[in-house]
Amino acid sequence: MKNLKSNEENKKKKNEYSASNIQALEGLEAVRKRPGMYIGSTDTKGLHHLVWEVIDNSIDEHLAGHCSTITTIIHPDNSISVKDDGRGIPTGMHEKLQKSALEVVMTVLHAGGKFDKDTYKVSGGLHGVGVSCVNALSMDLKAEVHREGKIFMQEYKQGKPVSDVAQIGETSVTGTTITFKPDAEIFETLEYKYDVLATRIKELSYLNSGLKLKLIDERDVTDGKPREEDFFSEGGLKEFVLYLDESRTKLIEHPIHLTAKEDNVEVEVAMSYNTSYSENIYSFVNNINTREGGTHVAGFRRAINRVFKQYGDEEGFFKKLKFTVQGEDFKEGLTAVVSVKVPEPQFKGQTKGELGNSEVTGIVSRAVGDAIKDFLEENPKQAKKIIDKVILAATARHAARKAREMVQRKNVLTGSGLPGKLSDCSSKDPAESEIYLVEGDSAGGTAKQGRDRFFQAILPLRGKILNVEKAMEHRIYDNEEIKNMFTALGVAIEEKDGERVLNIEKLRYHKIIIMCDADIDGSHIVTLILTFFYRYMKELIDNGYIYIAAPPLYQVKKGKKSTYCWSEDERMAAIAQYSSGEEDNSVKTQRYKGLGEMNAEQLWETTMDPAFRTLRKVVVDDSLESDRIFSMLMGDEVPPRRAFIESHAKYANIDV
Ligand code: 0RA
Repeated sequence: MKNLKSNEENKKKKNEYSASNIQALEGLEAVRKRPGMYIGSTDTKGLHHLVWEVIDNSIDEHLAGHCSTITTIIHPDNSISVKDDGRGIPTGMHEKLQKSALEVVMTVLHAGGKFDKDTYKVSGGLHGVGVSCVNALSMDLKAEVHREGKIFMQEYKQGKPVSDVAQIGETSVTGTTITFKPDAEIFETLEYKYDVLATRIKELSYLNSGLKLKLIDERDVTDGKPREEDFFSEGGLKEFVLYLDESRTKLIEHPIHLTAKEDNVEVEVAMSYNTSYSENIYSFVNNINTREGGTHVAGFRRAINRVFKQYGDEEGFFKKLKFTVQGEDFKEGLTAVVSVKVPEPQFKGQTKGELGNSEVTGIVSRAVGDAIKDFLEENPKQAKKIIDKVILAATARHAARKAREMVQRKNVLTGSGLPGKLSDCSSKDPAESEIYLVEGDSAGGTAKQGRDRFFQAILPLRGKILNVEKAMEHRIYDNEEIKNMFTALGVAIEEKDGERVLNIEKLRYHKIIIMCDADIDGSHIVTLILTFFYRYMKELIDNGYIYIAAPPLYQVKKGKKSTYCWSEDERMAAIAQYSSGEEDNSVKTQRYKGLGEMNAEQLWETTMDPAFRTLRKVVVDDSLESDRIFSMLMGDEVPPRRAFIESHAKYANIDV
């Protein structure tokens, strides 16, 4: 799954810093000394951040009304070009600094927008550190500007100009092309991922309707042509919502779509209802995803709750209910994108992913409220469908609460409250305790013999667990495996202000390790378990407690010597190492299809011993993509799932 990134355990960040050792550093040296402070990290995320930074500058040109096409090229050596057809970075003399303005933009921190006070600079913001940071962190960078009929160029190494700005030709167009190669001294990895770039660029095309974005990958050439994709959205957020809900069944015909502007704050919202049980609200401020929401999302929610409640009451739809309808009930099956453009955004929260500007709440709430009111008045049939779903959600919420209470009360009644199938560890310290969720009773038995019982607990899960994507909440408590997971982990779902939250105060293990066979069925079970965690225990993923075990695929043997292998490359290397001549028949490969083919000692050595095993930590890189993929893999609609599987099928070559 491409959005679940593999991480080695305990991987230390290369550039850590703390408040105590921050010194005042001037200029781009500061960026090279503490890159994390400017671009977040120096791993693959930071590497991609460089591209966002450069594209953001071109998008500002678009927002200022001067740029219609932005082309991003991944070159064969993993250098990147971003080309736009904007006005071009000014190249005239900067009076105070006695340097070309281009050189100032490229080499002075935060110089980017200062020439142009009239421009309404809205892109960037969250990081928005400017193209000079990209320059500082690049081995080589070249800026080429087409402006006033001339082509100007300047090159840099690690942020320092290698020559003055030079005129290298004439031109009839305008625009800027920045080409950079990230510095290997700074970044832990230099490889750009096509899918990561494509996903964000696609998102940018929805957020900036009318802007043409191109992505070209020169590393991937077929019939002499590099891979190329064009992203363009005429309908903006309306199309974004349709894309997000591609795998779901629609409840209303077309998304509700609105734009508004008040006090220099621009609001664009699109929303739709589908027949699923999950809510997906994505929010953006100045094109940047605000993962933790903020005042704009608060305004959106306020409008939804107020207007639907009022409509349901006035039309008498809620009269016969024995309980009141709450905010939570309006969220089921709702998919929405809330995008605001704010001139001076204030970001809050740990990761600065939450909008703080309080004036935005009322602006969004009024705009959305008016649009929903209009929709309900003009579309009574569709309005009824939404209200029916709200009533169903309220009823289900009551059923779920009862079912939950039953499960939780029963735990208290049965003494320890732990499931009979759990082989617990003796340590009671969650920080050092691990639980293996093991596919099948027999592999569970082997794991139980192989484990270190001091800190490793084993919970066998029988067969395929329930697909929670297709079940209402109260149904999941009928499922034995799911009940066992709740009680073994010691967590409980509670309601706070009508919102479902997971109480993890009594979580019994800080490593929850999913261990399944290395075959198609095993992957399916991993996906089912991850779907459950993603929809009902996301807090455990967000805290970094969920891992996937990696059992070996092969053992290569010669006589008494043997090597475990996790890939075809490793297998070939092991065979080469053991072989004496051309064809050495005494070298044998055993393919491990299931955990059951290993004995307890082998399972410990390869997959459970902390000194040797590899665990893949489950992290959510891109919540939009993750949600789309879970709903596609586990939901109702078949065609998008088939298309996804056809383009991502990898097992075909492993299981020959
Ligand atoms: C400063 C002022 C002006 C444009 C730009 C910067 C500019 C920067 C970038 C970065 C990538 N593409 C860009 N395009 C433009 C305005 C210049 C004017 O008034 O003509």
